[in-house]
Amino acid sequence: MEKIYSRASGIFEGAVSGFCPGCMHSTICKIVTQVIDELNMTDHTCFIQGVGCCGLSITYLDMDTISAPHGRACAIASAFKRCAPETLVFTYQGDGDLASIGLAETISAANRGENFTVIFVNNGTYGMTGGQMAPTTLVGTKTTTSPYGRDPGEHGYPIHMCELLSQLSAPAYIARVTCADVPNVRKAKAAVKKAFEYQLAGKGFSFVEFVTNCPTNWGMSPLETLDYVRDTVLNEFPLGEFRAK
Ligand SMILES: Cc1ncc(C[n+]2csc(CCOP(=O)(O)OP(=O)(O)O)c2C)c(N)n1
Repeated sequence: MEKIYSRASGIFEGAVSGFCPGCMHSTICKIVTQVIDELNMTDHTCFIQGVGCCGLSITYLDMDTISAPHGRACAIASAFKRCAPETLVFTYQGDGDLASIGLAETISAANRGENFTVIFVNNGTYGMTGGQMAPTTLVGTKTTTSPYGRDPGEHGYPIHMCELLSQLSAPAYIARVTCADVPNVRKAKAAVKKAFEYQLAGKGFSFVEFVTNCPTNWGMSPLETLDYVRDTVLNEFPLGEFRAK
């Protein structure tokens, strides 16, 4: 019988799901490990794990790992990559981690053109801690810390990381993708591959933002979240390649 599918080598055998049903994290972990397999780099990869739901990736990803304190993943990745330039290094971070407490580390690493890859999982909320407002929460969205909806006068506007980083000269690759449907999963995988190839070619900082969902904290069914991502969230966070030099 012909084998048509197998688990990527970077996923633990018998890994038990820690992510909520319908969460795109599982798909992102799958994409990332498949790409690493295709590049034959599983034994030469180190991922820097951010906090929150991203931290659950440690139960899936069977490769060298460093757990970063909240927001510090890009600083750790910078140091590790400089010490081990032959290693494929990526951070795996949520929006609270990367765009709030870790904003300075993210921008500074990007501005220095550090040669690693950021996988940014933007679900518009602080997922693991109970659905608090994140820097990427849409205007008007009710969260546990904005019960009347995000109000720009009080809370500011959603932060657009790809657009922000595109203002810098150094970053080599910047893209925003989603896993809300199959064609986009394919495009997302191509973007991750390109980002890792840029890193392996020594081109510098690469950044792939995934616009994702959070069925648990959005209070929607998984299918409803996919419609919401496509119909609403992508209007605020348009997909595409912002930089590919
Ligand atoms: C210094 C510090 N402050 C607060 C926390 C608590 N904390 C853990 S996860 C998290 C939110 C993470 O949100 P996000 O990065 O969006 O990840 P998600 O859970 O949505 O994937 C917070 C505030 C912490 N771990 N460290």
